[in-house]
Amino acid sequence: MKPISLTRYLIEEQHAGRINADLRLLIEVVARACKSISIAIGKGALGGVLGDAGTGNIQGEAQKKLDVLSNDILLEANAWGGHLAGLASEEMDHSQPIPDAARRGNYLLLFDPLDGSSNIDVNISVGTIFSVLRCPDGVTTPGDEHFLQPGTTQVCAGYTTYGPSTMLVLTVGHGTHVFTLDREVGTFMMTRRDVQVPADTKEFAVNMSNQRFWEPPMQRYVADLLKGKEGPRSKDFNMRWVASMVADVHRIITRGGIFSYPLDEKCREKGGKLRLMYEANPMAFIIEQAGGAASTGRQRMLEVQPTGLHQRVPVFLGSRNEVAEAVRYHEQFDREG
Ligand code: FDP
Repeated sequence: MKPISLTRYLIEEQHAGRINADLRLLIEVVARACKSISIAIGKGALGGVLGDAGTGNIQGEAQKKLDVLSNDILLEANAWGGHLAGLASEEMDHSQPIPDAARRGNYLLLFDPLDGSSNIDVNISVGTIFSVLRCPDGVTTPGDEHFLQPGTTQVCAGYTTYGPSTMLVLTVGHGTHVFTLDREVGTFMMTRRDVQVPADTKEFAVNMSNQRFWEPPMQRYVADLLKGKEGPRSKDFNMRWVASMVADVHRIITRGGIFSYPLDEKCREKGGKLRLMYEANPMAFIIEQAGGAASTGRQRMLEVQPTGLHQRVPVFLGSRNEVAEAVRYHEQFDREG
């Protein structure tokens, strides 16, 4: 069967009453911006886009030229579309309302323009992550506080991965679907409908160099994974860590696994390493729509009540039985120490 385009998929969703025209056009605009980012990344050193921008973001992280460029591409593409009331990005201190009343819509867009940016200069997959919320009723000029909605209220989430091929993984709350960019035609084509993350897995993803800084339940959980067949889990586990969340999550979308960035002594004060609003929540929505699970280790991710735009959280997501297993270690520790 010939794959259908993203445009056709979105029109079919609109006809089925699952999205409205504004959300359809908003997703098209984001997808178009991602194609531009993909082209810039594809040029690599020849495009003069590699290396540091010489600036820092709100989180005190050094920005790469491509972080700044990707942010600008997404801002420019979405400013005049007429579907948004405001947008927020990892790279900006505060959210931005859409100033022009005539071109203002009812959605809020959050994005991490280029996730995994420490991998840019070494030609390893990076990506864009985004989340769409409704602007609360009666709010015409949204501020940061209007974005602070739990992940359960997301109406759409997606990520792209700029790797050997550029892929877009998308949910509007009715399953998770995978699209591959046909570079010659410039169109995203659906290559997997309704993906399902296997419930069980033998693969985990974590930055093991942080092991000594983890909390005791995480230490015990991973120690038991490493004991393999001879241990309490009675099976051998494999480990993978790309260090680009999009690439690690994409592997899990493709063949299952558990991805974790737990609390550790280095990030405890900040609440975790990964950002709730534009990393953990959109990925949690995508993973849950694919039959997987996502948790902080102590709470379903999508039910966390956000307190800040750039809030950080511990993350466990992927194959649902394995995520439940990791949560069990945390529950047991909180109960018995
Ligand atoms: P990066 O800092 O390179 O943007 O978003 C944070 C993130 O990458 C994730 O994409 C990735 O999973 C993680 O951090 C990598 O963390 P480590 O450097 O600790 O491996």
